[in-house]
Amino acid sequence: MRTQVGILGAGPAGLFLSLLLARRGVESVILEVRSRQAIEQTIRAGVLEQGTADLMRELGVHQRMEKLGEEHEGIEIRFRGRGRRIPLKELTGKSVTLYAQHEVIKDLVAARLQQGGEVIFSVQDVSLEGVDSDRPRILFRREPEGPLEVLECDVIAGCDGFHGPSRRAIPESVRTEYVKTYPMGWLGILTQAPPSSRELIYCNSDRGFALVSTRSPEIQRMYLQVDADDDIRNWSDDRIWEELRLRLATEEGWAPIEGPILQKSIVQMRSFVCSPMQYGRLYLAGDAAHIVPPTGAKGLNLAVSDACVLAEAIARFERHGTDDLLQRYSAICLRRVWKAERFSYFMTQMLHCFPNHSPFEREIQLAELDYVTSSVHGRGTIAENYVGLPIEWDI
Ligand code: RFL
Ligand code: PHB
Repeated sequence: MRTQVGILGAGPAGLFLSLLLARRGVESVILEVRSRQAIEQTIRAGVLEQGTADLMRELGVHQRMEKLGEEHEGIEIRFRGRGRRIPLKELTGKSVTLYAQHEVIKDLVAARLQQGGEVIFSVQDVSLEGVDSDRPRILFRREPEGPLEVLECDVIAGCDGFHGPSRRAIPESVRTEYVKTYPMGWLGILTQAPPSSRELIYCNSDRGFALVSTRSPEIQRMYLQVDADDDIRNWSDDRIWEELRLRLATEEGWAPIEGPILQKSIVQMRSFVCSPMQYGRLYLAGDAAHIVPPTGAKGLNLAVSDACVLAEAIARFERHGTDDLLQRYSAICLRRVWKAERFSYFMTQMLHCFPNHSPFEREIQLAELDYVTSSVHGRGTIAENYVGLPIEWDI
């Protein structure tokens, strides 16, 4: 088998990349280890930056997003029992769209298959070969006992998430990995209830962080800071609601609207960057190259901006034989990645309770919250990062 671009992973990075390449007349094949049903059902992110929502429209995959998604023009930051609004639209002219990642995945898979694009699900024994040559190859099986097949390509896009094999195909001597782990996790729930709030609430309290988000008029998403090694079995539904009520309480007696909990799980908090994001003819995109804690809502959006840069660079290479943009791929992406890492780190530090914080550090945190939510410049810096920074192509 031969194609121009072999893409590992049908997450947001891989799927957006294949659609962007197709629009530029470049062919690709996606290999995915999980089934179509599994990738279309995994609950993950929910906030699309303005640029991500605009890209859905440009690619013509926006119909369900316009119907089921919801535009948000502001967010609330709550601390000391009081809410302060960050008016995103007023400050930046841009907004965000609340639309679940697995719905984005459904839209992208359907569009790619409808174009006649090849997406091979449930592959096994995936490995990369010759990434430092001009004939890179991906080896895989379609079935457990099936024959080992070879996909030859000009370029391999490693869009296989944090645990995929692509990153490890870059020799250790070439890559630097930057890691930061946080002493906490997020317990996320889906509940069947009407929205508790018109806008997202990011809440700092003495009992830990809480977040009120939404999925639809009937289904809500909420999160609670928990210990890094906490077990979901320690969290009965009653305990979750009790904790959400206590953390989110305001002077006016605000409380979340409760309903049956449909799903609950704990997510790790980590920052990670692999530099460079490329080696030979292998280019990493999305979580394969970088992870952010979810506090800034940047993970999915970073995967999308990597895909935009990579699609343009590969198209130039395939059409004109010039690899100048491909050579600068990692540098262009990392410029934006590090800014998103900074913002996610800043939001995480500002909003969570840290076990090692002294009373002094707790007061500094509250002063920072007071400052950034009351100064027009503070609100502006949160708003412009939250709605998404532009890609800067000049390096
Ligand atoms: P993905 O979405 O992980 O997709 C990678 C795909 O690659 C497949 N794969 C392979 N395919 C072929 N061969 C192999 N050997 C392979 N190994 C793996 C995987 O099955 C998968 O389908 O990466 P991508 O495209 O880079 O997209 C990144 C985003 O998905 C990610 O940044 C966000 O979802 C992060 N994230 C969240 N971000 C937020 O902004 N808000 C959230 O609330 C939020 N919640 C989450 C999250 C990530 C999570 N996990 C498990 C990583 C919750 C979870 C649980
Ligand atoms: C979500 O709705 O899942 C969500 C929203 C905002 C975040 C993270 C996750 O910062």
